[in-house]
Order: sequence, then C-alpha cells, then structure tokens
Amino acid sequence: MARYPDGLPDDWEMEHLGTLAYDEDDDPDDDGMANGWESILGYDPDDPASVMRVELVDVDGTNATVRITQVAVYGYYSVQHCTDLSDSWDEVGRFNVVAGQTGDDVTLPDAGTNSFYKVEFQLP
Ligand SMILES: [Ca+2]
Ligand SMILES: [Ca+2]
Repeated sequence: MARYPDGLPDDWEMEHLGTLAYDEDDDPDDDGMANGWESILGYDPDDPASVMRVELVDVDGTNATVRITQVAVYGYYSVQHCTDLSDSWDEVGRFNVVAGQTGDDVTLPDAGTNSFYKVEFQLP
C-alpha cells in the first residue's frame, strides 16, 4: 500500500474519513491512536471503539496480568517493561495474534512500583 505525503493512502482516507484533510499524526476519533497506526493496524479512524486495548486481567501482589484485545490485524506483539526510561526495555511477553482474537496473558513485573510498559507490533 503506497503511503502519500501525509503518511496515509488517499483511498483509505476517503473510505474511512471521507476527506483528505487529516494526516498520520491526527486522531480525529480521539481514541489515543493516531491515523497512521489505525491504517497499519486495521482500525477505523472514525470510531473511538475501534482501537487496540490492553486490559487488566488480574493483580497478584506486585504483579499484574494484562491481555491485548480487539486485535484487528495478524502480527507479532511484544510487551516490554522498564523502570527507567533511560534504560533498555525488557520483553515480558511475545505472541502472535490473528485478527479478531485475543493475545496471550502477560504478567507485568514490578507493577506496584514506578514502571513503564509498551507494546511493539511487527507485521509477519
Ligand atoms: Ca484514532
Ligand atoms: Ca479508532
């Protein structure tokens, strides 16, 4: 899929937004996911309910368990953790998910302390 100067394919913009007025960094449905990511990950940029979710499943002591839901495109998902943003990220979970399914449960260490988490996505 060709990307255009605004980072979005024109046909995708017209199909989902009905205009070419937005660019890849805009978030017109205000769901926290920019248009560029919505187009790559298969979400609707005009629907705030159409977005990847990380849901809290359980808390046990200082560990929390989360899972990724509302997956819209097949790929590799890596959940990563660090306690200081100047340090490197440690992978705490990695799995493949197909569209419409839910990711594996991932236990997050040190959830009771100041910690940072991110999810990286990679196309197969
Ligand atoms: Ca959005
Ligand atoms: Ca959306």
